[in-house]
Amino acid sequence: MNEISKLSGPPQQPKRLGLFIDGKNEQRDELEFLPRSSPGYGMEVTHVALGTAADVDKAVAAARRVFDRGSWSRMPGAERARILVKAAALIREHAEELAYWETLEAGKPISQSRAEINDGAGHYEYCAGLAQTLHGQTFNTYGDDLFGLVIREPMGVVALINPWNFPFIVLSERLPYILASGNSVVIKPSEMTSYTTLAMASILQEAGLPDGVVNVVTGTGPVVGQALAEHRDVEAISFTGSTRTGEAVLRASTSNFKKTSLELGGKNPQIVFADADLEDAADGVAFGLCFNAGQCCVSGSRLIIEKSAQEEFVSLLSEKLKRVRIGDNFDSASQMGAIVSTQHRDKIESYLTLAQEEGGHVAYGGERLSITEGGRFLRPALLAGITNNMRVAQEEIFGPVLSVMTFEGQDQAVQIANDSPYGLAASIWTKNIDKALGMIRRVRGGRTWINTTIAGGPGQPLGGYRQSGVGREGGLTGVEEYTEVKSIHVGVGKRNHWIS
Ligand code: TXE
Repeated sequence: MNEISKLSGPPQQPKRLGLFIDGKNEQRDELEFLPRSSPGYGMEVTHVALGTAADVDKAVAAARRVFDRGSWSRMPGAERARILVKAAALIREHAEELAYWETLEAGKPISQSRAEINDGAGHYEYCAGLAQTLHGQTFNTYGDDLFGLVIREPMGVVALINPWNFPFIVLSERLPYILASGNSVVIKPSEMTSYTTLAMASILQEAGLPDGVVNVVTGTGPVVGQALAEHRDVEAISFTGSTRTGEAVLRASTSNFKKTSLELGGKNPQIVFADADLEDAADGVAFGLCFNAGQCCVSGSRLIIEKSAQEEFVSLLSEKLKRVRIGDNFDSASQMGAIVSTQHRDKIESYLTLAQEEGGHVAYGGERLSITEGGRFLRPALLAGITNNMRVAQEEIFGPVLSVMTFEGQDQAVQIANDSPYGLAASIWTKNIDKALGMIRRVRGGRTWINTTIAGGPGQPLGGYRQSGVGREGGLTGVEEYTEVKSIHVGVGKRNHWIS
């Protein structure tokens, strides 16, 4: 973490990234490397080491050793907190460098990367508090001769498998929570976006985290991810990614009945009533669609608009979309960046064709934009003539594509919103508080908003209903998720003998 060059454009040479195991950066000769080309510029920016199942074994063994030694797992919470606070300060100190590489590998506009790095630091500060306040229960209600305590303990070795869409913030919404109670971790970032995870491991080491507590094994899902999910010496696993891969991880994790936390896909409704502030709602819906170029698990990808306001709202929304600044990722005025890979862009475009085959049409946008040489940019798209039974309304597209549908009455809005295999997020727009609260109670989603979208802080848990996942990350729940609960029963005084 000592190199900050001219952080204004892509690097001259791709950077070679090794594994991080037991506090050491491994660059051994026989490692193979996978090139990563930048979504915003097309050129290779990093070469990522392809870890093996043997590397996973080595990392898990290191994590286990330090856990058993107790240098982190039994460290007083206040000392753990100091290290987490120091890590947050170092994140802020290296923010520009982290944001630079996040933008290069993930294709985000630099302003968004900066905000994510800053928010990431906030999670470490928040978890420093939780490391000191995590507590249990006592039972003083059993009479004079029995007393009860419930304590929380770290679980042991946790595996963390992360996606490419928010490499640093998804890491920050999990890693400090896993660390706060004293666990050790082996992380597998997405093979497309490994830089900031490796940088974070170095930052934590510099902050004073004992070697072996955080290990990073980069590489592919079927090799490294699968080995972690199957590993019999890993107690818990956190996976964020597609529902299909989540299912594979869940199956593999039964090797030793790991505790699993899965954050998976979404097809999230934006329900807009005619009595909303329609200008605010149009801005919010545009933001929810275009943020991270729609490659966001909580992206608002289904607009469910009250019929009487449809015409006015779609016109307001189209006007907003025309003004979204899609641009060079290193232009600090850019609001929307590039699509993560050519393969993913093809997948998004295939849904535009599918919408037409299903009887809908593209009412706005969807075309490729030539912004930088080699960059993969798409204009956000509105799909009209859509009904909720179509595949474009049911499947996660994971791009800036909005399926527009109408409703009449609250019951129909709820029915359409909940008619989905997913249940990750939902937003309601109305100025009527009874309607807002009534609706939010009825929609099935783990992360919901009233008159805003994709906003929040570290205190509130994240996760989904149905096929959107299992368990919750973040907040106090996010720390508790990675603890074992132990009941302790204490006999007080002379025992009343069973055999006299
Ligand atoms: O995800 P994968 P992909 C959705 C989105 C996107 C689709 C595919 O719809 O279009 O998933 O993206 C690792 N065992 N989301 O293919 O495969 C993989 O290396 C263990 C939603 O990139 O789920 C990466 O580190 N791990 C989402 C991670 O899993 C395996 C975020 C996620 O990759 C593995 C990203 C295996 N067998 C995509 N195979 C969200 N919820 O935010 C792969 N991996």
